[in-house]
Amino acid sequence: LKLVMFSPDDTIVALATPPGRGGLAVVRLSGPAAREMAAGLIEGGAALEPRHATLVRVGASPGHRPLDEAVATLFAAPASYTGEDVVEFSVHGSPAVVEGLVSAALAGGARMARAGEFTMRAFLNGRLDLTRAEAVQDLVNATTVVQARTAFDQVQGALAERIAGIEARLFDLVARLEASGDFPEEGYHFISPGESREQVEGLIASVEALLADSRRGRLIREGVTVAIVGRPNVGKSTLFNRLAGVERAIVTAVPGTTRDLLTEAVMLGGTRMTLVDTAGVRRTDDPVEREGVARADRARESADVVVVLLDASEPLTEEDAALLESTAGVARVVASNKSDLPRSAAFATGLSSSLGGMVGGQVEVSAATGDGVDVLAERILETAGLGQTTEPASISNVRHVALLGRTAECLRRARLLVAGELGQVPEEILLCDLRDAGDALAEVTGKRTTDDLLEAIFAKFCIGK
Ligand SMILES: Nc1nc2c(ncn2[C@@H]2O[C@H](COP(=O)(O)OP(=O)(O)OP(=O)(O)O)[C@@H](O)[C@H]2O)c(=O)[nH]1
Ligand SMILES: [Mg+2]
Repeated sequence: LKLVMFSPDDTIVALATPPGRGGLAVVRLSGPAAREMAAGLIEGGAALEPRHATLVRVGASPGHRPLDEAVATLFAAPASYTGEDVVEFSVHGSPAVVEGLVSAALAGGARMARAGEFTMRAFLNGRLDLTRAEAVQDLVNATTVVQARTAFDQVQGALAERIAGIEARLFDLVARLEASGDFPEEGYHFISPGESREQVEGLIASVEALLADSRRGRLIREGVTVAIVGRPNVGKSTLFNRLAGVERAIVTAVPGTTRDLLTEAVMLGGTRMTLVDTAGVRRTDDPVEREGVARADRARESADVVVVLLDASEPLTEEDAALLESTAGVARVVASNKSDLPRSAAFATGLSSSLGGMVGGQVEVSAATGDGVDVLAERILETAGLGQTTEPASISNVRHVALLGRTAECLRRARLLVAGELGQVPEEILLCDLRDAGDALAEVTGKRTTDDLLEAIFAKFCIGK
């Protein structure tokens, strides 16, 4: 087992707070020898009492003078973050003190912790399931309050519990079906076909309820990508700058100003958004601009929300109409720009015929003055499905979403079998689908994992977490 190669018997040390200067820095030791090694770092070598903050002098390898005063706290196994003996030293946030203390710990036999190793040990020692361990990293990385809430609920085990509930019901169903299959000659059925059907339906409903929240959850966790598209000169770059709050993109009266994609991360309504400014869409022989238009098309395809920008001071053009048609099926907001200028009468009729009379949904803005931009931002959030962004989502990680999708698929196959829609089938086939569903669930929580998966997950952590 690869994981054992960086042995869990080692006692590991790392700085748990960000590197650099600060009020405090926390150096953490974890492992079977943590107490002993801590005693070696403390002047006088006094033993620590579990869960008591003790003022000590540290950094004193024998014969050397102490480096700093510290608050030392012992968390005794198994009631610690990692499930092992853990000692935390809060020292003054000086890189020199931290380096001295970590070096002294290494000299005392500790090993530098690898990225995510504290949390990986917590997982391997059964302190956290994989959803909770992954959420620790999401919490550390959160840049919005709702991201933090979503992650914290998962750290607390909200998702793990819901999955455990589904797993228990699935396990019970499988056990009863197996028992019925094992003793057929006794004519006794541990579960009726009607009940099996009901159970499978219930399981599908539970998994689908979790998945229903997944798009919102993913957008909360990863942010929303918003592409601003439109024909040249409608004011895309002006709007981009307005939303970003900086003069990032070049704005000129010359159509075809923007040639490449520009992106800017912004916070709108408590949500992280990646804004993308694109080249104005038109036919052109200029190879640079043509590439820009191709990139604009791709940005439009991969965006979570598309803002189709029009110029209300001019008649609607064929290019506008074509864009409105090609984006009709995607999550989009239609915005009519330059509301500060007199409105073109031909624009209104053109828009109305293009949208089939459904002009009510479009937003009027002036990127130049900022008028209506708030409404546009709200509409973008609603269109992303994030109208109520203060509510945390129960599921947000793509890995979990993919596995629950697989679980739902296996259960739906099982439903066809129990409903008898495929005729009389051996129980074994039904059991096979149900076991596959259970395997996918077990992968979410980490009951079933591979070393590669664990490596991939924990390698993304920072050192000291
Ligand atoms: N009056 C008025 N002018 C605007 C507004 N928004 C943009 N403009 C002007 O419209 C012209 C084009 O603006 P840009 O933001 O460069 O337009 P664009 O869509 O990015 O153009 P390309 O990059 O060429 O596709 C500039 O002269 C802007 O000052 C607006 O709301 N009102
Ligand atoms: Mg532009």
